[in-house]
Amino acid sequence: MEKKWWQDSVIYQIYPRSFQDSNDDGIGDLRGIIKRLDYLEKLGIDAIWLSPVYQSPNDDNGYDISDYESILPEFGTMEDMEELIAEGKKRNIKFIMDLVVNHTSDEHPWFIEAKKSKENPYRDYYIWRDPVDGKEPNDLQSIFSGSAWELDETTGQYYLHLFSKKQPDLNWENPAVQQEIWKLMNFWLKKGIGGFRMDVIDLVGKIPDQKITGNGPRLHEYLKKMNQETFGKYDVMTVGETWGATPEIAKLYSNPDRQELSMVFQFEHIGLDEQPGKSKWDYQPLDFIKLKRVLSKWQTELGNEGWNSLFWNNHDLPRIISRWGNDSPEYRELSGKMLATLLHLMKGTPYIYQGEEIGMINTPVSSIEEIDDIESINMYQERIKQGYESKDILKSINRKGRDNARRPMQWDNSLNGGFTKGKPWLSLNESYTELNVEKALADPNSIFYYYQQLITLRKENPLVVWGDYKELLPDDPHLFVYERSLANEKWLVMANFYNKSASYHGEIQEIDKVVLSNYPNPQQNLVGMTLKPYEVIVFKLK
Ligand code: TEU
Ligand code: CA
Repeated sequence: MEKKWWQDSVIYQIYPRSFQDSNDDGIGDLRGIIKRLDYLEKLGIDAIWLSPVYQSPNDDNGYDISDYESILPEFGTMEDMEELIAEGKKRNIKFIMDLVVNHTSDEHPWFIEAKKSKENPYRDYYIWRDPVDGKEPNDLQSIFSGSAWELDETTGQYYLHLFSKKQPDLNWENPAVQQEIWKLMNFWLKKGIGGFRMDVIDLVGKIPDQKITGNGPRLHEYLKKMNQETFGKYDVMTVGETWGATPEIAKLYSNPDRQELSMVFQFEHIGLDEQPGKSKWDYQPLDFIKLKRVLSKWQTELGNEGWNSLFWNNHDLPRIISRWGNDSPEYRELSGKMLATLLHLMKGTPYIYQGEEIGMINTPVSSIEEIDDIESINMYQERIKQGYESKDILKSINRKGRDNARRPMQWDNSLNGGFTKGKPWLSLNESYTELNVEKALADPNSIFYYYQQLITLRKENPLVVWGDYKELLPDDPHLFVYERSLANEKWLVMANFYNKSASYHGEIQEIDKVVLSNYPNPQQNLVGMTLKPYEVIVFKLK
């Protein structure tokens, strides 16, 4: 396999609305990002995945695009975007643009035309069906609650929206739609971007009449075509968001021989604290043994026929320290470092979501009025109708709601954490006086410098990028233990996932040295080894 730049890279995700406001209107913006590039350079990342910054009515915070070739004025101008790319280049930081082409906004000119009449030339850009028995064509559900079909009064037909009704699905079977998409992708590629993150790309081959949404029959045909018509000619990376991917499916996307994508985000570990067959809102405690099994399976099954992306967080997920670590002041940093180590020493391309590198945590609310996210609000309304108690729904939202990740970045302990001097579009987590970038940068033991070390380890040790992975003690209920090896070198990663000491009962191997640890002076002999709460140690073995 020919080596690519993105294989030893670390990517940082920015949710621009919440990163840094530069003009005090309460909304993060492109000039705010430019100001913070030195900070990201210091962290050591190679590329930024930028959540959508395009023209949008913001029904789903930019994931509903009304013009792919212009910038939302709240975020800045195209000149600002070009300057951002150029400033990134000076620091060897590339930009991965979010490509949201499963759907557009209902305010996109294509949709405005399409709904004018059945004969409109843009009609077939979207998915229209006649009513059946005066009702929806079938019972397909929107991921944001309710029917996936919305009646258009003017023409008497329904259109498909797998997300909100302001996000009509594009009809990929129409070659004209494909041409439009290749065109907008080439527009961005010409600006010198580093690649694309492809929003819900596994849905674009849908056959709604058969209720097939993910992994439709023509999906890979479309992606091959896209590769040929657009990014295939550039040295860029592409990552597909694929909720339903198994390792076999991931190889279809990311096997270099097939010339589709660089890698995909797989979400198999993300559902392990949900009741089976239910939704993300229906909680059950994490099955730790399964978590180890799933992550280890992904480490070993792709082989040379695909590439992994590694992530705990993104803008849709709760903060990992609150979720699977411990967000008490005592254990916040220790558990954050433990989780970071497990992920960053695996094989694949790691992603850091803004604020993860300083250990940001969830923000519980006590009323639905405090919530901005459309997914949470729609679910709340649906469950109220179904008879759920408000306090129980809020419990689910506090655990899994997307606003947890979307609270503004905590830069310092000044008003609004240095994010804005105006009124922030979404209020901050009150921890910002204690938990912030300024404080992290002043403390050599902070989680920030720990992430910096993890990135450096990847840069300096081919074993981290290319080494084989082997899980040890798969049935241990507290410890996550694995080995990485390359040529004659072998590393052992040992982590205690819980808040009680746990002893090691595995094979005794000889230790050469400690590569990294989250407590000072870790034990250096596997005989009688006991790991403290959330302790993680990386050993180089003899
Ligand atoms: O997410 C896809 C998606 O399915 C999520 O909405 C998911 O169901 C849920 O939020 C998991 O917590 C992508 C984007 O990442 C998300 O922000 C968008 O809302 C969505 O697509 C529609 O574009
Ligand atoms: Ca602003």
